[in-house]
Amino acid sequence: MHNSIFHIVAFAVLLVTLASGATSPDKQLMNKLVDRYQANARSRLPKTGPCRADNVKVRKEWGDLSNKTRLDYIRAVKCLASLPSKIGSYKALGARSRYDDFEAAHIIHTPTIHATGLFFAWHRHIAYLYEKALREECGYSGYLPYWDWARWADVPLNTNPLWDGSATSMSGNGKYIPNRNGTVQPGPVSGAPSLYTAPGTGGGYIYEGPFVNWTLHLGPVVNSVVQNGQPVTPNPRSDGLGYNPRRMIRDFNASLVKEGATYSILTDFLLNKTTIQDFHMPFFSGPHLAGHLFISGYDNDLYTSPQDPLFWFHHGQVDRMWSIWQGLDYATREYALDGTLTFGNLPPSRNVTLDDPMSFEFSPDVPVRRAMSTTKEDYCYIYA
Ligand SMILES: *[C@@H]1O[C@H](CO)[C@@H](O)[C@H](O)[C@H]1NC(C)=O
Ligand SMILES: *[C@@H]1O[C@H](CO)[C@@H](O)[C@H](O)[C@H]1NC(C)=O
Ligand SMILES: *[C@@H]1O[C@H](CO)[C@@H](O)[C@H](O)[C@H]1NC(C)=O
Ligand SMILES: *[C@@H]1O[C@H](CO)[C@@H](O)[C@H](O)[C@H]1NC(C)=O
Ligand SMILES: *[C@@H]1O[C@H](CO)[C@@H](O)[C@H](O)[C@H]1NC(C)=O
Ligand SMILES: *[C@@H]1O[C@H](CO)[C@@H](O)[C@H](O)[C@H]1NC(C)=O
Ligand SMILES: [Cu+2]
Repeated sequence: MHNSIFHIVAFAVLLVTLASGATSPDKQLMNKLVDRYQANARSRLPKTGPCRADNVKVRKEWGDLSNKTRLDYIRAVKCLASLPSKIGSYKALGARSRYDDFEAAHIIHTPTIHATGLFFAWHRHIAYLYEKALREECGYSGYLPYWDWARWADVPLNTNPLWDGSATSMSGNGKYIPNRNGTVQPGPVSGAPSLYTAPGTGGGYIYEGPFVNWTLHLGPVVNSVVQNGQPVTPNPRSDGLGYNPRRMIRDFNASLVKEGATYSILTDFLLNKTTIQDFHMPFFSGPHLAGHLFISGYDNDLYTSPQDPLFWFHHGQVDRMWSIWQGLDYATREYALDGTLTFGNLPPSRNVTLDDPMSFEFSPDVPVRRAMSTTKEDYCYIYA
């Protein structure tokens, strides 16, 4: 009797603890690392100059933004999609909007900015340009929000306010289409492995929330045919830069993040991968790839992934993980580079250097060095 009451009480305590989101040891460790990174980042900011401790911008998780900021962000993304393209039709014939410019630059440079020494730096700079465009061209008053993969890995999909389908979300999953097969993306260069993605829990067009009428213009580049799936019209050009208006498909698959981007995996990257050679490629093909394929393996390829506004949340988190990793030991990690000029070093090429230029097509080239620190030169931000 005594014993069983004790068990019932213990069980109830356990349930309450779980329900209140008690912090797991892995999450506690992550919180500690984030605190250490922030302290390191702030303590070295100068007292004078353009970027100081009293004006450094803080990029936050979507779940920690107010509804007011979320609505302002959603409005600004739609605004970017309503402004005319600047990239020039000789570079991207199918680009119609300022939003398309970012995707076009990504499509054009895909083989040289993935699995190369430019990966982290190029994506940091284009995310900065995107944040700047939202603020300066569309009046957004906040900063780039990110998606903390692990924070939402173990809760039901529809509890993440980023894609719960409500008016304050980035719209939800695609409509579920059963009995499809998966997709196979050939590698972007000869000799690179192809990538299989199993069908997820959507597969059709998104159908709720503010982006239901979001129109894609470019791509696909990789044209997967999916048995019984939503047909996707091929792009009129083989480079995917022709005009191909269509609606947006999502195919969420929570297992990918649950298996590939948990706090346990991420803290291991931050603490145990102490050189950029240990960190870069496993991170690229691990947590980074998992987040992309979570969104969709279908009509969302290596080239065209920025067409879905969720891309910027995912790459915000990629940049955040790199920033935290750098911030845990600036002396050895801040300017560390790994990788050559060619995808997976195919064909073999030389190592990328800090002086190599990166191209953005609609915005001036910048050297890699320029994108290594988030608080120097034009940048002035840290991550919450
Ligand atoms: C934010 O908006 C969502 C619907 O989009 C609503 O469910 C939620 O209650 C709102 N939160 C606050 C704090 O008002
Ligand atoms: C999700 O991804 C996993 C791992 O690739 C795969 O086994 C599974 O079939 C996919 N789909 C669903 C609905 O879980
Ligand atoms: C999407 O477009 C349809 C048809 O024009 C319209 O009725 C609907 O209100 C639009 N939805 C949103 C969220 O803009
Ligand atoms: C999926 O379906 C397409 C079209 O029928 C086919 O070409 C492809 O081989 C199938 N893939 C798998 C893995 O079954
Ligand atoms: C680091 O690696 C060691 C040895 O493999 C492992 O025991 C430890 O859990 C790892 N640390 C983290 C934070 O994952
Ligand atoms: C290129 O970088 C790799 C590690 O990232 C290093 O092992 C190699 O020595 C470098 N090659 C040259 C020529 O510097
Ligand atoms: Cu990319």
